[in-house]
Amino acid sequence: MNVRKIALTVMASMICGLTITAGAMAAAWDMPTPYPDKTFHTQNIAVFAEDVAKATDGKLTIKIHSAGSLYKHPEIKNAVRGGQVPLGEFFLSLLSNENQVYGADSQPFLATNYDEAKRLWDAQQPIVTKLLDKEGLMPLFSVPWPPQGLYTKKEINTVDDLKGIKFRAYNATLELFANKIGAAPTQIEVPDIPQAFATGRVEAMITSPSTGANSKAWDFVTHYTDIQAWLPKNIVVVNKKAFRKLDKDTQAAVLTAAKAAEARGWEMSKKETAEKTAILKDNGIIVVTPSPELMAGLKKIGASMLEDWKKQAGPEGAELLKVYQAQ
Ligand code: PCA
Repeated sequence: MNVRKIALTVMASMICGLTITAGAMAAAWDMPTPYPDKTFHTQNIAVFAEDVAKATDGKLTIKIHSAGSLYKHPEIKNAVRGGQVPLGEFFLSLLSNENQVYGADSQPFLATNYDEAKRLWDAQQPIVTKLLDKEGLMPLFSVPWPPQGLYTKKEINTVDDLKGIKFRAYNATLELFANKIGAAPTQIEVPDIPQAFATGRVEAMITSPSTGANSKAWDFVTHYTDIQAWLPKNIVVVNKKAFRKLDKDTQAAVLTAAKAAEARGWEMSKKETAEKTAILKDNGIIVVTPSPELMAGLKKIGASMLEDWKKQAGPEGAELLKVYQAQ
């Protein structure tokens, strides 16, 4: 090989190398979520994915796998942690078995409207960020569900009316609440709600007007009692190693889109509350303002649960409540 040929070969392999590097920098991310496509959270993350693709000229694309189709809900956080997927969405308070701070937004009657939910998130966010950081995770955004109400097959006027009812739960706190009410809880994921009612595994639930309407609750219950018990949140987290592999511009695009998704998600959630409650009504569900007796009974249980939560949540929980209550 003459010198010229060698030089050409070297140049060709360099160009080839460059192309491979540029190619490798385009990433396609899989994103699992437990919730179905028509959920407003899922619609919100679909816009987030579009925003990222647009801002990066397709250098980073995010494919959403909804309704627990890629990973089941309880596995999503660990799938992101282990790097099987770079990011994912799940119900924040599912992590309360790791640290009670994660479960603050599911404590009955601690924060019951959007202003309080926002203040609670402001107090929770720095602690949640620190805890997730230790696991190599970074929160991107968090969005609340509308206030949680009570779905039943009969009128409920007091806590006693709930005794013995088979109750659908979605986390440990709701399971505890159901037990304290005297109901019998079973954990059921959102996509399985209609089937669980149809087969008689459950006969009542506490969830948002969104999940009630999307599950066609009128097929299996008659009453919706608007107890506005808490506003639990979803969170979207990214694996920090995967995030660091992105170039700086792409990282910035993800963070900008995440910020927009959080703001948009909170607005979507607020709009959902009235819209989906109207859909429940239009489909024949009796929407009830709770009796003072029922609210007093439920709040009493909530207050005792908060006392227990404080004991388990330690100094981080105390700090959270201090910041929340000082605002
Ligand atoms: N829907 C989800 C979480 C809270 C809500 O409103 C569910 O029912 O599991």
